[in-house]
Amino acid sequence: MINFSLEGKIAMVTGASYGIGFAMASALAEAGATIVFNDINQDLVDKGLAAYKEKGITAHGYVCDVTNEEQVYATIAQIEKEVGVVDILFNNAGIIKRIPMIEMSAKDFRQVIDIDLNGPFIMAKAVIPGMIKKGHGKIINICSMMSELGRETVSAYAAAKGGLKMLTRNIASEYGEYNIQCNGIGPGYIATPQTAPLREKQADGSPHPFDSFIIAKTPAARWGTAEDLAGPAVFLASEASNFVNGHILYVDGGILAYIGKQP
Ligand code: NAP
Ligand code: GCO
Repeated sequence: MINFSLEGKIAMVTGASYGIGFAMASALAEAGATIVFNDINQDLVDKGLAAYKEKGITAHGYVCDVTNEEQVYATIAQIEKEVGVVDILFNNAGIIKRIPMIEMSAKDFRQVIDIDLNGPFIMAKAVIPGMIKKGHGKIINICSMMSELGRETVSAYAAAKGGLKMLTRNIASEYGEYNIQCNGIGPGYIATPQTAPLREKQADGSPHPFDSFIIAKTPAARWGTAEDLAGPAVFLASEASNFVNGHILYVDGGILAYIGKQP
């Protein structure tokens, strides 16, 4: 019998008070996992705990900035004491800054790289020793269309997400022998707070040009929803994917396969 169950597993999802992280964590809980999540302040953690409770999920929330190595190690130690050793890690926390590259400060560039690439490195480094001791582990990094494609104003984000694709492949290479699988999920354009500015209606009530652009570039002719990522998340977190390693699973409605609808 194919095992999609996550019963008895502890899944940590970073930045999961809302958005894609929250939807994936909810799906993992539905499959039986115990949910642990972090966010960068107590207000967000409390917001997340209330949202999980509303769905009947008893989650464990921690304030932790994924870029702060000391905070991450202390939080993982606290989780191991209070909940247990992490079996599944979703590196979901991330930001984007949309600024033309030559106008972007090095500080802004570094902040995106720090959260979107250094953060997943630090989180993975902190949980892998426990996974090795347990004899199994799953690490899923949330990549992007920008792991494969560029576009104007997202140079830092694309550099980070391209690097995250290769970090995924390297963790898969280095720790596969310990029965740890590291894969990525590459969402297409998903309707969350992060992409809200790209979907805002124009003053005259017409669609945002970028909204129309994405519809034309997506065979599914729609934006994705965070819930579209639920099934792929459970698959990559479960034993059903134990021989999938170093793979980026694009959940994009077909964007990467499509030249785009003729205007
Ligand atoms: P979102 O709505 O902006 O949520 C991101 C979450 O990460 C927020 O809770 C955020 O907290 C948290 N976070 C930010 N910096 C953090 C840090 N240093 N430490 C811990 N948590 C931190 O984004 P989303 O749309 O759900 O995206 C989630 C992931 O999917 C991101 O990695 C994003 O790059 C990726 N992605 C999104 C799309 C899309 O179309 N939406 C597509 C492909 C990939 P704050 O609210 O305080 O910032
Ligand atoms: C953008 C969007 C994208 C999405 C996502 C696509 O400004 O182009 O924010 O980057 O967030 O990463 O996969």
